[in-house]
Amino acid sequence: MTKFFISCALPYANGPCHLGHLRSTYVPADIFTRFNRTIGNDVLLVCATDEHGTPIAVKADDEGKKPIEIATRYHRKIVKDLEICDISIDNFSRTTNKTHYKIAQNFFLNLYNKDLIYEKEIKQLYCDHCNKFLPDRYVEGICRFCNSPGARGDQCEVCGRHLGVEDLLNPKCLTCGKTPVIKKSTHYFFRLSKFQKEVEEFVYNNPNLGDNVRNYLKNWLKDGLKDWILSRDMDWGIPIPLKGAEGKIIYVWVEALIGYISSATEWSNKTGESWRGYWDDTVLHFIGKDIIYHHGIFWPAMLDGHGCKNPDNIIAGEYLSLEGRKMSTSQGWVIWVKDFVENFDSDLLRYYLTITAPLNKDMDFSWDDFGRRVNDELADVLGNFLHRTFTFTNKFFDGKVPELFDLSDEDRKFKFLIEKLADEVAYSISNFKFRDGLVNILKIAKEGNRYFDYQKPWQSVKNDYEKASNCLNLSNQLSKVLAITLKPYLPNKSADILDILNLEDTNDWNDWKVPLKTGHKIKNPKPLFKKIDEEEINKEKDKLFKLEHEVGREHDPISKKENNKIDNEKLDEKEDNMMDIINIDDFTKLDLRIGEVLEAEKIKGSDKLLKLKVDIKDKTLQIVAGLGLKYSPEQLINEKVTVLVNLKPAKLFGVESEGMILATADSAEIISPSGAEIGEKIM
Ligand code: B3M
Ligand code: ZN
Repeated sequence: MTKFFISCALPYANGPCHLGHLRSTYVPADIFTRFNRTIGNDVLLVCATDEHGTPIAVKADDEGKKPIEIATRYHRKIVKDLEICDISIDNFSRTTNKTHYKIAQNFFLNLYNKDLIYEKEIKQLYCDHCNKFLPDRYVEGICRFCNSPGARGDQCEVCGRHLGVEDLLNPKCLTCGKTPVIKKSTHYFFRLSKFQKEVEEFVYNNPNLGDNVRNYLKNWLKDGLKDWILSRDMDWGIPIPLKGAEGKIIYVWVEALIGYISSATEWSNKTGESWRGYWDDTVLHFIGKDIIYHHGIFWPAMLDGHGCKNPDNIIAGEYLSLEGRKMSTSQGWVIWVKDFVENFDSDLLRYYLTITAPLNKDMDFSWDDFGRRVNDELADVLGNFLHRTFTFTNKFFDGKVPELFDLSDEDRKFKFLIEKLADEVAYSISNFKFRDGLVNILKIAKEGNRYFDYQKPWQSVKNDYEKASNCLNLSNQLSKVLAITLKPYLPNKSADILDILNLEDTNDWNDWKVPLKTGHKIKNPKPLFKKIDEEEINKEKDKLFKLEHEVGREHDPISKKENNKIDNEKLDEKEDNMMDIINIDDFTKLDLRIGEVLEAEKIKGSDKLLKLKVDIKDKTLQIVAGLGLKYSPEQLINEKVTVLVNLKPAKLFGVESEGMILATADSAEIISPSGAEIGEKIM
């Protein structure tokens, strides 16, 4: 028996789960975990929400809330998202709980006492206006390397480089918009450079590591490891437990990794069982590919320094795109788990996210393809095989598994396939080839249909009873093996199949070997996989494209331009279809007013976007509008405009926008009712 310590990357508590989270990390980790539990291995699966860091602090500032309130809100949502998708986590913790603070601080102190952490004074950006240092996402500017605007204090998202204080040109405090100054501050550095050998050892001499992981890591190791800054000047985070370190916290990435151990410790405290036996045996981290660096370089070095065993493997899921385009939560180009499962069974999602591409390859989510796979594969192949087996058994054999007589060649071949299936799936899952296992299951179900067609039990039951009996016996046997092998993938559907087979929901993989006895009574089937009709899929597509229109339309012209995969035809088609008939209630939901532009300025990095201050009589709104190609800021000042004032606020290019200026779609002419009064409502 193996004991597995398995972790899923800790999701940031600054948003709910979307399909990308599930695909890269949670579904694969759960398949592996469920499978191993059924073969008798002992798995401890831990996770937590990652609740510190500047994204959450900035979001809290934006909303006028405390960071902990934001974190709690999303912690709850994430818990629900993972539960509804049946991710079988043993302990789901939070990095804001006390146990974690203590463990992270002790870890830090241990490294410090071993002289693996040292202090050094460095230059940092400081906002005189806000009276604070501006780490990471508190500051924005232009990347010195690739000239992209919107680069953050820690990293440029366009070229991916880490940015030092002097690499960020024209920096602006994200809170107040003022230009920060450079100030000195003492920080804590981890002697990562000392661990080059150890990390190389971890990367080169670990046969388990997948090629995608090893290749990334090799690339980074080439340049030689540099010491790593472990502290930040801010108050949202875990305080550095040293004298003289007041106002400094442990960098979120350092403690997030330790979060795996804290979550396990919390589990131990709750259950009275020790987690150490799991760690000493086999440690696996399931992550997304964007965080291979942290898990493959920082983490092994930290663990070495601490005197702790390294992980045995890191399984990194590659990216999920959406309808051929990179996902973007800020542009509304995203599908949230919660929205998905409102209309579709979570097992269908688990199926689609697994079958569409191997984990070590990027995959695209497309609604059409989702509908097609559910209909052609789950309904027509798997569902059809099970359904005809069960209905036929009920109709012609009184719902009892019929006898097995002498086997024909066809029977024998079929039986052979049935007997191979579980081992093949087990092999695939054990080797993280989740897709292969599922493909195999589908293949056999297809074979099942072929066999059924060939044996024609509906005829043979009349003139060759033994043939029909064999066919239905073996088909029921396969149904059972399918239910068991599907268990790690589609836990609910597996339970449904077992229920129709009138079997207890088993947790033992080896049960596949126990054949259904002749005469075993099964239940009346209910349809297992309903087809999805085109209309449902179109509705989802509409929702997605509409959202993207609302949130993303004017908002990020640059990334749109960049994205050569953008499907203009689809957008045009969508625009046409938007000729929906609405009723008057729909219209009156729009609060349209006359406003006057008080101030206008260009937004750095965008030709098209202007930041406007618009007076609507009872207040002034800040609006980001895509009018820059048509009007200069000066031209708009004192212009009357029509404003949608009750639009949900959104951030565009890092700038808050509280409404929308009405303008024509292509020529961007503003709708300017020059004779109307400021503040007047449009009916
Ligand atoms: N929260 C980043 C991410 O979600 C980070 C993972 C921490 S794992 C220790 O991609
Ligand atoms: Zn400021």
